[in-house]
Amino acid sequence: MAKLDIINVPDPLLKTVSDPIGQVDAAVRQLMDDMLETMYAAPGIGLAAIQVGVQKRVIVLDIEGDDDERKPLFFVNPEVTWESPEFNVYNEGCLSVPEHYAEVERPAEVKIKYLDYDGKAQEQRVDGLMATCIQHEIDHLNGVVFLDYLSRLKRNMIIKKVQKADKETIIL
Ligand code: GNR
Ligand code: NI
Repeated sequence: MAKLDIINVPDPLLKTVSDPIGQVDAAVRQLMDDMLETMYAAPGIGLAAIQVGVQKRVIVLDIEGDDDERKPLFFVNPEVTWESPEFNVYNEGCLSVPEHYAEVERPAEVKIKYLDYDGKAQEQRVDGLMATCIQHEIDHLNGVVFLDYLSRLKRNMIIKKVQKADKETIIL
């Protein structure tokens, strides 16, 4: 396993649409293992491949956030097939937007279709934090970050702050 580097806004890669996986082979599983290690180290509860610079439709998730009881979840080519008419507001963060949070409204429940770690097709209905997180991650695969739901003023302010903080840490 290897820990990978996470890219931050305004890296143009974060605005690109990721490519579907043809088949879940050893290389894809290696990527998922490395992404999981990177996510746990950050620490975060989800990670999309594009956040480590890989333009592929792969997501890892562990919303339990418990160090001794890990429940990793893997999603390849995930698609939302149904959204509930009810919405939820969650104070979201993103590993590519370190130390900034904002309330985002999303469907409270979704049905998702995806391939699992073994390449097996799965369909699942999720709610709560899991629904918020999986939608946040699928957004990444489509070049969208949670800042895109905010006003242009707020978004630009946060991007400038992240950029400034990153410039300062390169010197240290
Ligand atoms: O670690 C993360 N926490 C989080 C909190 C609320 C809503 C979404 C998330 S996902 C984020 C990790 C990340 O940036 N995934 O893309
Ligand atoms: Ni994110």
